[in-house]
Amino acid sequence: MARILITSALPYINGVKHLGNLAGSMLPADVYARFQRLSGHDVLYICATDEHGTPAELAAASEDKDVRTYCDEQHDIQRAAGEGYGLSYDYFGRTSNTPNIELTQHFAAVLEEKGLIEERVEHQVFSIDDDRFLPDRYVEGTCPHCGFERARGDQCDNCGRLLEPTDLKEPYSKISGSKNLEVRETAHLHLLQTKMEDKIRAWVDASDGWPSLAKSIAYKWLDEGLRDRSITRDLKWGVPVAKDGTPREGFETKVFYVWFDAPIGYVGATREWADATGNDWESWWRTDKGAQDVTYVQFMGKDNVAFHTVSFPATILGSEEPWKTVDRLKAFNWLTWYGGKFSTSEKRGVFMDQALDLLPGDYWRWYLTANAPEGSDSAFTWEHFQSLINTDLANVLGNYVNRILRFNKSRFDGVVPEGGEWGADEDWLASELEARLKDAATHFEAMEFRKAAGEVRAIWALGNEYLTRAEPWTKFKADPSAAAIGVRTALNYMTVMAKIAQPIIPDAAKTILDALGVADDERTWPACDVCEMLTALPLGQAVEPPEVLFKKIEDTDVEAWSERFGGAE
Ligand code: B3M
Ligand code: ZN
Repeated sequence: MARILITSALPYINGVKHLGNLAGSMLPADVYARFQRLSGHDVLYICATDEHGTPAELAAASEDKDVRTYCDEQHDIQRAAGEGYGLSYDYFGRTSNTPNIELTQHFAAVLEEKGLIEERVEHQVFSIDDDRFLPDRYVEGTCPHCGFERARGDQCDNCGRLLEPTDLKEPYSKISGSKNLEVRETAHLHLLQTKMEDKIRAWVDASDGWPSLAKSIAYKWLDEGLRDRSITRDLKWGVPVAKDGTPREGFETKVFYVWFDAPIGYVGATREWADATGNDWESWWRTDKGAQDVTYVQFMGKDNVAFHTVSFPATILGSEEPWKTVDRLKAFNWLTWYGGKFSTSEKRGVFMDQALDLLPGDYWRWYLTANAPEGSDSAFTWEHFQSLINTDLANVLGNYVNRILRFNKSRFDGVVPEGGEWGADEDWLASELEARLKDAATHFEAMEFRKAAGEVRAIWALGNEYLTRAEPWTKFKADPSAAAIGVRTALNYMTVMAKIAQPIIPDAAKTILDALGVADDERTWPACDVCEMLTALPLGQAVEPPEVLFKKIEDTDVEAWSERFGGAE
């Protein structure tokens, strides 16, 4: 049994996330966690809300709320949204909670002891009307290169050039629009990444569990040459720049940069889990206390890869303390909305809470896994969503379950029937299933989610092919026992169809396994002898047709949802 630590990128606190966030980190992490639990491994799946930074401050201000109150509310909303999709975190923590604050301050102190932190005076834009320093992204103005009038202080979206806020012409505050700005000196702590370049490169070189997308992004940053980076900000909300509770002189009104504390939040949330459950968190994170045997797997969108393969490791490796670093990293491209970006303001796209108002979590889980943005961006369209749901879930899976259990109810009194002999059709099914089960497990293990969903669907389709061969409804009249072997085998096959569906559509899988009377401790990933799988249900056991598993999506639904959330227009 392996010990597998799983984290998915921590969703920002401000606002319920759209389906793209779900598809590109939390959902695949959950599918993988479920698969590994079913395979008998000791899995710890940790996530949390990423609560610091300017977005949280501004979002709270826009609702005229204290930031802590705003974050309290939003954390609960995001937790509920995750539960609606069956995201089976072992803990859903908060980066604003004490464990993360203590750990962030610990790492900063240790890095300074190692000579990897230096105070430097910077020149930052101060907004007099907003009475605050403006982070680069909150200064806008005219790009000096291309004249684009809404260039940001860190980059011009029009010509792509990297900028400094002081480069902008006619700069203004993105918060208030005020042009009453001035450049002020302000001291910040800098993490001397330039001193760690070789160590980080050696670590990336040695990391062989990463897919190419993750590795290429890490090398891009390393090849461009690491820069020392500021890890503190002139903000009120965040991890205080303090040591053992004592604010650092001159930094009493500053906090750590959100991307310095957020990845440490993975450890912080694990400590929260340990505090809440009485477990030991260090055996998951300290390689001197058991974590050397842990496989650590991270899930995230591609824009987060650099932070996870360069910046966060700089913190961990720089501390020279025995912390666990990532072993496997799954990075995703983007889920687009009809090829474009999701946008609340432009009413483009469905957000996690809204989607659950339309359909239960399994519908979305299936579609976002089968259409996962892995090797390239993938587009969400209502038309494609309708097609996959109606074909894969309503027809291939749902129809099979429904017609076999109803036929068995009407012809064999709703129990697993006796009679009939195992024959060529059953041999065929067993040999086909054996090969496909191995492939399905390989894809899940390799975190290739589109392929895994494709193999699950193929195994469902194989069941339908068997029914065409065994045709129990045709045989019943002339030879009920010939029908009985077909129905009995189909019922046993249904247990396999449901067991392998558990990582992706857990609710529907449970409904099917409940209908078949499969005991909880048998609901593992099917790994025994295939013929045993196809004869495991006790003769005479009652099996009950469930309600319709998946209702079809009608064209009228697509029209209504396109109208409400944007669509093919
Ligand atoms: N909060 C998610 C994002 O960039 C960011 C991830 C943090 S993981 C430590 O959308
Ligand atoms: Zn430009």
